[in-house]
Amino acid sequence: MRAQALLAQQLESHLDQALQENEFVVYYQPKVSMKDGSIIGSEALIRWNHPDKGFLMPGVFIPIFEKNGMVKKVDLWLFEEVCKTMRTWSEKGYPLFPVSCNFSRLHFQQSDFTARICEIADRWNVPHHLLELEITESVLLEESTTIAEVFQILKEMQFKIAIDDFGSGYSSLGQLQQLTADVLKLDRSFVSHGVAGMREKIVVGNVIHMAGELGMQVICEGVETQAQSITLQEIGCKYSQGFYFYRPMQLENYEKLLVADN
Ligand code: G
Ligand code: MN
Repeated sequence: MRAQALLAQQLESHLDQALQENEFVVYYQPKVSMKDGSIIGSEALIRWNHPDKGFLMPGVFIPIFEKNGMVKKVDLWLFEEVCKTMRTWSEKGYPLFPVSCNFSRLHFQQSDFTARICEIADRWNVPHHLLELEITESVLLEESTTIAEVFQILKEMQFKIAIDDFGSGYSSLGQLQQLTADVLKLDRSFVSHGVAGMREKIVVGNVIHMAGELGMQVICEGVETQAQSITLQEIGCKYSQGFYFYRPMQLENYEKLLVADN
């Protein structure tokens, strides 16, 4: 516990400098249409090239920054990096596919959140419909009118909203009635267990179907094998994000794919 507290303190005190000196790196993991493997977009994922601690995965530092609210700075940094990058894609004439970014639920307590997102996107001249905000399913549990209002404002601004890690344990489809999202990302664990037996297939298949009826695009996360990909397609899922197709990759590699694929 002491080691964890020490790490937290070291990372926190170094964060501002790290942001200024661009120690963070954005990786892109393609999302694909399972039928032919073609790219439909990507998720931007953060990594930290820490001068003393090496290459850190978000699982190491995001939970620490969630505790003290600093995660909001990190999320906004990543969002702006993505906007800058999309600007260069449009200048270079690359095909423009949507990119999603993760946002902590803590942003929903900030009254200027939607205005800031809008300001950043507009500063880099990125069409809002190409930007997708991923928010974990646990927001569905909060009895908050604020979240519904923020979703509504984002929707009016034409941003896309994805419910991330759906099925990881907290919410049920019933809760989706209240919040309208554009995309439902089925959690990795749900995907791996869900294709095991007949009963699991019925449950996952119905979730996919219902989400579709509610007007959401369903993306299965964590597809790692061809067998999973085939089964998921059989039960009605069209899109996925997972190691079987692509791992998260550096920008230059994602750009090569964008150009090659089209
Ligand atoms: O919570 P969220 O869905 O945003 O997390 C995305 C994380 O999932 C990334 O860190 C990414 O590396 C990881 N990931 C993506 N695809 C797979 C996969 O097929 N298997 C596993 N185990 N992890 C994956
Ligand atoms: Mn995500």
